[in-house]
Amino acid sequence: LQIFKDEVITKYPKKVGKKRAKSIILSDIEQTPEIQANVRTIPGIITQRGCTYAGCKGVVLGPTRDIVNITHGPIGCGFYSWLTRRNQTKPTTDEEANFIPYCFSTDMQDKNIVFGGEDKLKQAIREAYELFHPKAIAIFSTCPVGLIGDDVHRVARHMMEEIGGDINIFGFSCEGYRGVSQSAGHHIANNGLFKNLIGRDDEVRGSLKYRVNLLGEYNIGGDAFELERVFEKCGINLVSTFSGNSTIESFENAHTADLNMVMCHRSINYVAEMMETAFGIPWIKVQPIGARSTAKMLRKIAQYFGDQELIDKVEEVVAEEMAEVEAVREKIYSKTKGKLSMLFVGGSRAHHYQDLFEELGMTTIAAGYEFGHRDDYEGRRVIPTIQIDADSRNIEEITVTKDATRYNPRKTESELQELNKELEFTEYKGIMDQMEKGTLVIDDLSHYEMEKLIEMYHPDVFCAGIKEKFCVQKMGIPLKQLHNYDVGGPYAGFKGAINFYKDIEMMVGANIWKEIKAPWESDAYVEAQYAC
Ligand code: CFM
Ligand code: HCA
Repeated sequence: LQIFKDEVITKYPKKVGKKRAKSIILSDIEQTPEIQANVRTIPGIITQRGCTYAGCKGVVLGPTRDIVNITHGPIGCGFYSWLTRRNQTKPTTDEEANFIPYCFSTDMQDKNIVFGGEDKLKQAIREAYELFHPKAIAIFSTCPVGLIGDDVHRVARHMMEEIGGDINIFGFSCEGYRGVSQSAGHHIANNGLFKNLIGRDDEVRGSLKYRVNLLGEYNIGGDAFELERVFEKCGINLVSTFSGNSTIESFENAHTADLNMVMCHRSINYVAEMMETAFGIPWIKVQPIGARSTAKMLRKIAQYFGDQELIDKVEEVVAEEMAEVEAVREKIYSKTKGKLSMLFVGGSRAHHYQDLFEELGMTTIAAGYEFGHRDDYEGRRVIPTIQIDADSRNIEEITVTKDATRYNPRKTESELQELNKELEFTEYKGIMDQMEKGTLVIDDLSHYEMEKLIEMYHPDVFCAGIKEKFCVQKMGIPLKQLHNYDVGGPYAGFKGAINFYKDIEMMVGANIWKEIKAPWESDAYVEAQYAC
């Protein structure tokens, strides 16, 4: 795999090659090498990345069903983030609000760019309120909003006064260009959640026992539904999920839980940290992608609460669910064993899905994030050594202190210390901890590097997103979208693992890919006709 690195680097202009070399790393578990991450993409390179607005609106706030999320900007921004992520939701009654199927946008025109768009935004809020009477309205800034200086926060305050009553209106300065990727948008969204929603409702609903939050789960392809099923079966009380299948009430109530579980570290670690400081809720990293990892998560929860009743129930559920999973896995294993996978996705799935491939006996020979930070690669222990650059400084840091009335340590210091040996509070070891020595870890993979990887190593499956999908398939390699799961899912939890095994078996076992020849491979001239 070193040959890949050398070949790619020498092809680039010298300066570019030097910079890319710092983001293309050969894994070595024993002495985790440093990787360059969360820096600007080099202009001219085709990146997989998206923008800050996408991370804030599309990713973190988008899945909450009863907030009217208004995109202040040109229609394309709202349209692009309109359900393409396949984030699902299920209101508990027919009367409950559900705005997920709608796409709210101010549809900014040239006129608004020249003369300002605040009036149009106010009008959009009025209209949304009159039509839907939502409990909350959120405003998301796109690039032109920042460039012309519209103040979405002032508009939010103004409209709260105008409408009056209980309505909560808040804005996000998540202009697309504000950070180097979606990642800045996550941070901005987390700050907004904390300032505007978390901790506003002290009523303790449901059972007092085993109260947890799941952070960084977005119900893509129904993942949250499967996890909710598993928690319910175990008698674990899921107070809130950030933000798959979520509601405003669940966010406002989240501080009544006793444990935070972080699934996608990249997008939500800020909320976990802030809630620990303000309310005294400890957090652990969990990984419910993969059947064995799901069982591990459940056992961790049981150990945290330390109640024999829960410990026994979890063992019973794991035994029952794993029997079903293993029966399917055993049938499939001989067809997937020894196959090669490559994963280049977002900021956490390139890591999480390696567990599912391991369960299938497959090896991940190259993986990386679009926008992970060094801690997502090397582990959180490197956080103090990460240099803060101008792009990171551009994102608001909010100061959080102990909440005067709600701070309540869930465990004593010595209890935490004892549990820490197994549970590893506030810890994430990153993707490099899992990857075999000598495999490739690449940050912000370029299109050229992707083509080279395929040409040189012919993986049996390549995992990425829609921009890569058809290019890769034209090269004769099946591509699994690990963002929206194509049309599949859920893939989380036990039933999700079964779905994944079956989908991957189909993909790596299909001979069709070897038969595919692009038309230009046999004839360089391709005739085409316009159909009128
Ligand atoms: Fe977290 Fe996500 Fe991901 Fe992400 Fe995303 Fe996503 Fe993703 Mo697409 S929050 S980092 S910004 S797990 S939308 S649900 S699939 S890139 S790997
Ligand atoms: C986003 C959303 C995305 C895009 C996926 C893709 C998603 O980053 O704006 O490129 O296919 O999961 O839908 O990550």
